Amino acid sequence: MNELFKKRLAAVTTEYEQLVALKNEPILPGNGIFERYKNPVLTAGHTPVFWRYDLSPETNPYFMERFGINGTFNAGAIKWNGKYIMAVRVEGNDRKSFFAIAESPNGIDNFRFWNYPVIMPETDNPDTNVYDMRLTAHEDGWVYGVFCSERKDPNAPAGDLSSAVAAAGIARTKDLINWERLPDLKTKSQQRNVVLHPEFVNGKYALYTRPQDGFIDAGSGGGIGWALVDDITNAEVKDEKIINFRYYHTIKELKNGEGPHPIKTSKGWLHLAHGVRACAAGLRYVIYLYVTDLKQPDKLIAEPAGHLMAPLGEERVGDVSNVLFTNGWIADDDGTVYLYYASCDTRMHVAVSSVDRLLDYCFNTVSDGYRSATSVETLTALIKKNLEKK
Ligand code: M1P
Repeated sequence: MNELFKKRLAAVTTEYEQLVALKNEPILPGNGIFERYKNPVLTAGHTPVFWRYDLSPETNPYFMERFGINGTFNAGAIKWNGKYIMAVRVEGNDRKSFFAIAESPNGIDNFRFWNYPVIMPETDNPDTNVYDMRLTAHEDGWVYGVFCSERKDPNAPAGDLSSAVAAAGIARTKDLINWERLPDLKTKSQQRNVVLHPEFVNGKYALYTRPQDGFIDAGSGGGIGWALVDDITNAEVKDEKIINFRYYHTIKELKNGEGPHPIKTSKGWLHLAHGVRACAAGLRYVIYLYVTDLKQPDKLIAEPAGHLMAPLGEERVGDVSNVLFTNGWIADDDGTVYLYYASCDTRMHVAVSSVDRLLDYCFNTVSDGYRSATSVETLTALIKKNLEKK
């Protein structure tokens, strides 16, 4: 083994081990609603050394990267055999995304990738790119992964190498290792951010959808949709209605999309979603919460104004700047909620809260009045209440 190889192997391995072993800590005092954690929980540097390097001095004498990883983001999440699991969107330097499972003993640090990425079977019409998997342990006994399947637009004019079509890919597993690919969701429009509800509703599978006119533009798609599906092995959206609308001059004016599947609570289904608006700097993606009725998960019962989380500090910078996106959270039996979110299509973070705190936030934060004057009314009422108490 040559000296250079030996030295670089040792340095790169030490750097990796130090990174994955780093203890995380909450940033205090926070806002009382949740605590952000200091270190990203997954970065490109968390991918195993044996993914990125050929470990043979004969075929890699300079110990150089042979498979570059560009980012680890937009992860689905699930508690599995007592471990905190993320199904991560890993993006190579070649711009292709794939899924890989990372696990942690405590949900806040020490995430390590399993040895192999997910081998996701293709359909007869192979996906060019797959990403943003939502995991749902359904009451039918399967764990489903619903994700975006992207293909080149077959109707794009010659020379247009950018137009694409987004559809919802569906797969299921019993062990997170072996995946059965089902036919893609059949819908009239393009779809991204499709999520499977964990329970049957009226005996049917229920999906949160996000109808969109084009690959990027939601256009006439009014927001987060809802559809009941008879057969998940041949899923087709026949009727779709909007349950969480986009609205002028809000954080979700341009687009929104369901995050992970909602958490069932005594006061209703607690939903996490992303909202998008346009500004001079481009698109700004933030995260928000809303609640729907326990018996009627398609009926909105609470929605605080504005965002729960927006990009802060280093979270603002990355491949696609000014973006927070979420498709994974875990609610423990004691009510602790681990909210996994990605910044700028680059890395994963965690914020910790509880079901009680998030419900308190949802039911006791005034909803959007849609005008500056209504915001001032809300603020004035709070100031008056506080000052008159003194
Ligand atoms: O680049 C930001 C996000 O853009 C898309 O979000 P939406 O579906 O709302 O358009 C997705 O491609 C997502 O992966 C990405 O993080």
